[in-house]
Amino acid sequence: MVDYIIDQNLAILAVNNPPVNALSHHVREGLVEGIKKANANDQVTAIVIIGKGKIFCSGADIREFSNHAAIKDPVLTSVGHTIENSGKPVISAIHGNALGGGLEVALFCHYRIASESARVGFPEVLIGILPGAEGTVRLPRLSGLSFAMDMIASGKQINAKDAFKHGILDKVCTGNILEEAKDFAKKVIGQPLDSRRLSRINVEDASNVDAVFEVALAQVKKKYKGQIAPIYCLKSVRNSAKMSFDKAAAEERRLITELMLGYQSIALRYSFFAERSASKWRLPCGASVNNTKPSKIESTGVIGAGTMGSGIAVCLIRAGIPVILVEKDPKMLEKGMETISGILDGSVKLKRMTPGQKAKCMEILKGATSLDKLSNVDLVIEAVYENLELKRQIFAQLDKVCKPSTLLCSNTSTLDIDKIASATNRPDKVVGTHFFAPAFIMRLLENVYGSKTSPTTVATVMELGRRIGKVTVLVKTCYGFVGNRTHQCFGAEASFLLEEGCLPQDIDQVLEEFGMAMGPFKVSDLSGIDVGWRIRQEVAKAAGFKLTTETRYHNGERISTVGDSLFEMGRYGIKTGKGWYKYDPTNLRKPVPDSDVADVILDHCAKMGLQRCKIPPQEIIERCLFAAVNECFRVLEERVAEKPEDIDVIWQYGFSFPRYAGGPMFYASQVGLKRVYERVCFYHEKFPYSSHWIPSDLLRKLASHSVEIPMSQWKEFVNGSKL
Ligand code: 3H9
Repeated sequence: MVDYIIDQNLAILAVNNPPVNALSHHVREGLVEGIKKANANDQVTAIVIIGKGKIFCSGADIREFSNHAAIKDPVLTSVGHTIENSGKPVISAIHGNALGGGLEVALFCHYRIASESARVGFPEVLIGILPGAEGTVRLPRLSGLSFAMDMIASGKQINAKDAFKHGILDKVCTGNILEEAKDFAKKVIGQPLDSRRLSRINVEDASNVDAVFEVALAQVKKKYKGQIAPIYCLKSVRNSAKMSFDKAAAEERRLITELMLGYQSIALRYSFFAERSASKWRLPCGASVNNTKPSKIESTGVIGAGTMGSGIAVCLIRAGIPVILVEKDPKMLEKGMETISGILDGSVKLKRMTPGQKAKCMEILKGATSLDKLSNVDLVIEAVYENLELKRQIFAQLDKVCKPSTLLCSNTSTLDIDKIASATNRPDKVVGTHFFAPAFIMRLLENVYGSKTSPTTVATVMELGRRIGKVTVLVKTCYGFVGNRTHQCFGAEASFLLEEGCLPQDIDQVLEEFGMAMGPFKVSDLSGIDVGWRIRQEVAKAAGFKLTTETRYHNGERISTVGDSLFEMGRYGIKTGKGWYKYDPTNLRKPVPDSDVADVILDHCAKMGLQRCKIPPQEIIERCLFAAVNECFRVLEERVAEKPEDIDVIWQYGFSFPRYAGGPMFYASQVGLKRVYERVCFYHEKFPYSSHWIPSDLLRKLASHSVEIPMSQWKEFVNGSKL
């Protein structure tokens, strides 16, 4: 796992652990052996550590952390001490990335050089830990305290030029990294090593440490609300200036152990792998990412120049994929094109794009007012409003207009893909591509297959998602798919809580303290109360009944119409300056609780004869989350989602479920399925008119086991296969 190569008077240690050169046990062993062998060889005058393949090193092997106590010797710190104590100079030659433990290896070396395109960073905080192989103690000795605190607590990666500027690198190379390392080594042979050993030098700005810490702490508490690891990162960097090197390093070890065993890190590590597992899709027929090739997509059409259509077009052109944007009304089309240009201007302003890149994007965007213009494109995404008949008409027309190989995608958020596909003669090429608003910002893409969607079509839209930078999850068609179907239960319970004693701000506050980026009522104000109203009206119309603010039940199901009263008052949310909250036009980001809304809710309750009482925070969490969890188990049971990780990824990226709580499925696994099941049964008895409380069969089966069944085995209980 570490190749040992003698090249003239140099020993080259090449880490060879594909795909990302993680520092697994054998790599650590190989590094120690390599350094010892090189030091014992009189012919060797210097040692170079390099990575094979596309990257220097991605850091510790995260998979080993699940059994932290069993991590085998040599641990990374003792590898590092062997490197630092080498009597011959050790140079790390970085290309690609040096991350986490990979950067720590470099900091144990006496010199560090990197390719221009290399990036370095300490992403440990993103998995809820800190750089625990002396990274927090060594970095400040090179970069100073303030920079080290920011880099370690944020987990951000920096480019080679910046790393050089902050003293982390000794040289930025433009040529072949190995050749440059060899030249560099020759120049440093014979130079004294003590001043190059970071454990022997002091933190220069140590006297400022308390002031620097206080500023950084205030920023971190605001930016990473609720997260423990960023604060521990700062404390550990502070120790580097307040304690001896050895004492600070020992304290760092204590802090990383505490973090690693904590709930947040376990959840964040789970989230790291869950996100990667989402792209490994599989259909019940056995087709999968491993055996199905996607079709080539070189041109696309987007239908509808409204908010969703424009946002989707931005995603495509940003990835260099040409788009024909179709909108019947020329004025609407012009407005859509302006919206797209405006979004890209925003990116230029934020320096995420150069003006030249924006111009290139606009060059591959064309507008059209007729579907005929889509005759030759490879893929079309329809993004008109949520109306089955309208979508079916468009798909029937597309089927006639487009070449036979064109894939037809619907950006529906709820509707049955099979019903849309049956309007065409190519149901195998029809698929749902559910973007979340705003499409150019939200990273989630929920791809939805119908009963006739072909594996090639699935492979193509999954690959398209990857190309446009989305976290892409595959699900089976049903009303609302995974995201909206499970989230609806969460939203419904939040509305019922309003009828039983809460105000919007009470519920938002509890759920934000739990970790959601925004409570459901702030989200509703952002997305528009009118949008929810329209969807409820559509559903009611389709079911043939009239929904009014007086409606309490439909088909034996409890319904809450408080939001509809706000709609009727013209309170649509941020767009009208008033919704569940009121907004100062000069500060639309700050929702202010509104006594008028409290009056609307109290009137509603009085009119309906609903008794109000104080509801404890624990009940708010249970009602919203366990209702969703129960539905998530149904979704798994019906194989709408293939694995629990897919559901959690959808909640993290679609509904801002905190990564450090893992997602509803992971959360349920940590609470314990027995407890979740008991509470679901309790609420089912208390609220018999909400079918989302009918306990899922799968949840019942799993909860009936005397020992907790690990998440990785839940799937095996679907359809009773394990009972
Ligand atoms: C650490 O270093 C702690 C120390 O400070 C102290 C210790 C005492 N371990 O992302 P990709 C897998 S903590 C194990 O798709 P990319 C990944 O799961 C570590 N596995 O590729 C995937 O597997 P699969 C700090 C890892 O090119 C495959 O590699 N470091 C690790 O888009 C390809 O990954 C980090 O947190 C790992 N460290 O991106 C870095 N890294 O094929 C985390 C990756 O089975 N890694 N895998 O799905 C990354 O940020 C990205 O993976 C990287 C490559 C940028 C490296």
